[in-house]
Amino acid sequence: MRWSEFEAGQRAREWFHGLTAPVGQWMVVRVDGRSFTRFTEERFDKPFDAGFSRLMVETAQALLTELDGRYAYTESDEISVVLDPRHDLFGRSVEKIVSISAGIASAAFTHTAGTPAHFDSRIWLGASADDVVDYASWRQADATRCALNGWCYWTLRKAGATRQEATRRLERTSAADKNELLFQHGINFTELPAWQRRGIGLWWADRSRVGHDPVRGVDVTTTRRELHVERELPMKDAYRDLVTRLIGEGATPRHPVTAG
Ligand SMILES: Nc1nc2c(ncn2[C@@H]2O[C@H](COP(=O)(O)OP(=O)(O)O)[C@@H](O)[C@H]2O)c(=O)[nH]1
Ligand SMILES: [Mg+2]
Repeated sequence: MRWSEFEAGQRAREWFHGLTAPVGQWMVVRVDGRSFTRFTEERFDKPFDAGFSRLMVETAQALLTELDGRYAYTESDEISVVLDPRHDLFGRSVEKIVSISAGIASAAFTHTAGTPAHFDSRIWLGASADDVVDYASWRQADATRCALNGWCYWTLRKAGATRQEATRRLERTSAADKNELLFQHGINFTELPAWQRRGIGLWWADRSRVGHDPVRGVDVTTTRRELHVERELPMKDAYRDLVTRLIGEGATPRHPVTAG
């Protein structure tokens, strides 16, 4: 067998390498912490820890930057990054996008936390901006559901319930009854920090600043692209409107713009 044939045979066994996301579709890359129930157990406050949230925001920023995303959203141990349909990142190769995004998240989180942690990754596809808005609503509803459940679970545990007792108490309990359970323990769910109930959004925003140019002796306005981290996201229709605006046409110039 000639070397070139052998080589081609080996390449052909890289079976999934040719798999690409369809051109023109919106992609959302979602990474999720691997075994974070155990990872967070000994290290962070329950159900929510501001330090853990900061690590997730740092990780989301790394993903938004490296993947050149339009919008990133984080809740619990997951991060979603919306990619433009014209995005040609890694030739839209599924293997590349999934493995590199998991690598970026794992490296950024580990670097900031100083403890090794791993993320998995997957790609969601949408045909339209409306689909992306539905996706965003879905993840935010998940954030609210998990926050309510997490607060109930840890309130019961802190009141002395075992793992099984707390889990059983919350099975088949409606959202209204969970709110009531918290209320009886002196917690008003609607008054808990918004970032816990609604998640955190990140996007690039143009910021104008007036400075003085000492050489020319004139005031100059500079505009530069800065990361915006929103810990007070709106919800439901107002959140849908925000995401619609953020992923709208022309929302993301690739590089910072400077005007004189
Ligand atoms: N202690 C703590 N745990 C958190 C926090 N945010 C998320 N988690 C936990 O991270 C886990 C995420 O869920 P999931 O991905 O389904 O679990 P995994 O498969 O173990 O990673 C849940 O057990 C959450 O309670 C936090 O701020 N503090
Ligand atoms: Mg996880």
